[in-house]
Amino acid sequence: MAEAAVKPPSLRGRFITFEGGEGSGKSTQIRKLAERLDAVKLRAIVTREPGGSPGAEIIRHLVLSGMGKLLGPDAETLLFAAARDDHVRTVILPALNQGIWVLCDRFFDSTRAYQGQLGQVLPGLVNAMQRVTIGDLKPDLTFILDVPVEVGLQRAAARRGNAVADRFEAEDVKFHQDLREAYRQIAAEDPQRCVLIDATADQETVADAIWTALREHLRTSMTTASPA
Ligand code: T5A
Repeated sequence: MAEAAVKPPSLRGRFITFEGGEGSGKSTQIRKLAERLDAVKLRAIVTREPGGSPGAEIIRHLVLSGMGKLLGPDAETLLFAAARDDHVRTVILPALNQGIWVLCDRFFDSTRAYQGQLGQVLPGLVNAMQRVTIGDLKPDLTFILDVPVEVGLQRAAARRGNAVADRFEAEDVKFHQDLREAYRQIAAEDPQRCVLIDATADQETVADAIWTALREHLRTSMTTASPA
């Protein structure tokens, strides 16, 4: 459980997550956003899930190797949750509470999409794991990178080269189509937090769209924030 209290958003760094299907460009865009924040002198760390802390990286190795799949969907969900718990407690919360921005490559929407919608893990378990691992901590803003399935899989395959596809990249095309729909649904259900980004364009165009959306989010959140 995330023991450290979460400071109110006005007193902590911003928490921004990147979500989307395989090869949608999350890692590329998170690096670009970190560079832009650095250029305007905002301190930010880049991290990822599963992983991001020494304990969680061990679990990452386990789940991406396919070992978690052998245990069944519920147990695999518990592995992602255990990794998230460690990551939130040891990396994300301490940074946010020091006023540092956290840019995270995947977070709980990945569990909702991959394990909840596609793995058919019951909402009760997904919700309970969310409560236990992140408590009141929600991303301030989530970019959901949207690309046609074939584009994402081609990009992932080109980057992978001769290496073997990991646990989820190896799923069939129908899985990835359903995944794209699951993410679009998440974006539609939480429009205050989620921004769906068309990530088919070139990298700089996508980075500009993300930067514009971030500035708009900051402008809106400042005008709607209640006085302390
Ligand atoms: N998972 C994770 C769960 O099931 N439940 C959970 O709770 C969590 C947290 C993690 C896996 O774990 C699952 C989901 C995932 O399957 P991972 O290795 O971290 O796996 O991989 P992914 O998060 O899927 O990320 P990828 O590395 O596959 O893709 P990215 O980060 O979206 O894409 P990126 O930036 O590496 O780009 C891929 C290639 O495309 C190029 C890049 O240069 C790169 O070569 N590219 C572009 N090319 C053309 N135009 C653009 N706009 C481009 N943007 C990037």
